[in-house]
Amino acid sequence: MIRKAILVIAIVWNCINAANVNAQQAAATVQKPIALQHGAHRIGRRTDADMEKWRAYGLGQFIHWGLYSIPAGEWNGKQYNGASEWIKSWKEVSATAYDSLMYQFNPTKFNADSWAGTAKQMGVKYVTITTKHHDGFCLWPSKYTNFTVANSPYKKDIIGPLVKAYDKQGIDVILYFSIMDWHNPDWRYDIKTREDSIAFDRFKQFTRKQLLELLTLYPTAKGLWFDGTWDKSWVKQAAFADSLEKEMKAMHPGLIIGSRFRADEYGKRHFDSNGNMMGDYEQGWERKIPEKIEDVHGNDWDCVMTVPENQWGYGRVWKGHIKTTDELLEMLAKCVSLDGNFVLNFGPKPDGTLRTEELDLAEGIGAWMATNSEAIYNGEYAGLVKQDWGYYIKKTGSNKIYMLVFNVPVSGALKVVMQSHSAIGKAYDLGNPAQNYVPEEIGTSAWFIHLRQQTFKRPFVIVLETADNSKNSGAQYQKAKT
Ligand code: K80
Repeated sequence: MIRKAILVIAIVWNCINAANVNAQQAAATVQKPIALQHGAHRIGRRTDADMEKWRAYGLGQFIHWGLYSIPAGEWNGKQYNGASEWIKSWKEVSATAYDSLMYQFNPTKFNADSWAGTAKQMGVKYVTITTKHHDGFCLWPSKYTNFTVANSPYKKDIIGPLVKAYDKQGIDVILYFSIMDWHNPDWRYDIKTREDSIAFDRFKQFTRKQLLELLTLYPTAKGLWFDGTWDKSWVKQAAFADSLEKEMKAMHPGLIIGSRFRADEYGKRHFDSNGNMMGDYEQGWERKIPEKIEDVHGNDWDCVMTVPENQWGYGRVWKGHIKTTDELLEMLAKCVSLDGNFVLNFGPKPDGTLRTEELDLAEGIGAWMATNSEAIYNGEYAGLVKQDWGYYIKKTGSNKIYMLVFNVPVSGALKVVMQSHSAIGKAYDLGNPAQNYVPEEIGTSAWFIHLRQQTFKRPFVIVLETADNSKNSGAQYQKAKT
């Protein structure tokens, strides 16, 4: 009888809480949305197969390669303080001297299959490759400029072989493209005069032709990753960018484009004037990771991360803190636990090989993934309160919740608080399913998993198979009166 009464109270209490949340949401959106011509195309997540696949990737690779890998952060013996791919913007570097690097671009050791093999071994499911960075140099033989690989001593296309090699490994390819182009004389930062406007109109047509060219040459690419879209000149092109996005998507059904491509007609970027995301996933998580699920507003997102503090292209000297394999794995776990993907950057050397530090990280991550990738692919937010030992990741559409453990408490007891309707059915090591745990119930929906040892060398994963607990009201645990 008492049990039943408590159950009823619990249900009523839950309903009141749910109603509160709904009321808050209603209050937040009570303002009438304004009519927008070039705002979000959709409210809420995409649900098609291409986007479902993107959502399940978990781990990705970024590649920044271009002429900047040749100076590698140094010019006339001086070290550039910024990211190496920005060296052209340094006062020490003349535009013509930089652009002449094209005549030195000759990556004789470049082997697309070798890069894709490294990525495969690392466990990545998608790769984003720079086709053209801010310097304007094209890694494909674009018909619309002479500033391409075709006119370098190397002569050959870089993008085609990469797309083919990654496709062969079952790794999806996304093409990075910088709208800002320091080489094209028609590029403007803002449009103030009639001349600017005429030049920028030419630039827009050039941009459109290059993008359609990329989609035509590399039709298996799954998406486009835009950068260099923040200047006023481009932000003022809401109508053009919107129609171009529609054109690219019509030409390439399923194409995935992030929130960094276009602004609405009021100049709002990423989120339109009504607060709705423009694009298929949030592209604002660059070198930063959300802290909690509320920070991602129910959107798809990925985090792109450098190994040193801020260095995308190859830099001969890596300054500051260099992230370790385990730090990167923790970032990966955190991203997936908050419904995102984690994308690690690589900056290949001018000869076409990957630097040893990056190869070592790829190998370390891959070795961990070989045992634990089941916890990463197809993973999502588990809806549980985060505990200090690490991160929960739920396998979409299953009753499995993974505990990715990074910090072992001195007690050796990992606390797990489940949702009220579920209990721990089974608990075992992902790397060794025979090693199972008998969780100790310590309170309403709460358990301790007692580890057998406390000296772990690497992060590890415990699998929880959840079981129905709806019959257990938790009434045996009395709440304190205060
Ligand atoms: C551009 C501008 C700033 C301020 C910071 C980074 C960037 C570019 N976006 C990254 C993904 C790299 O391509 C970097 O050069």
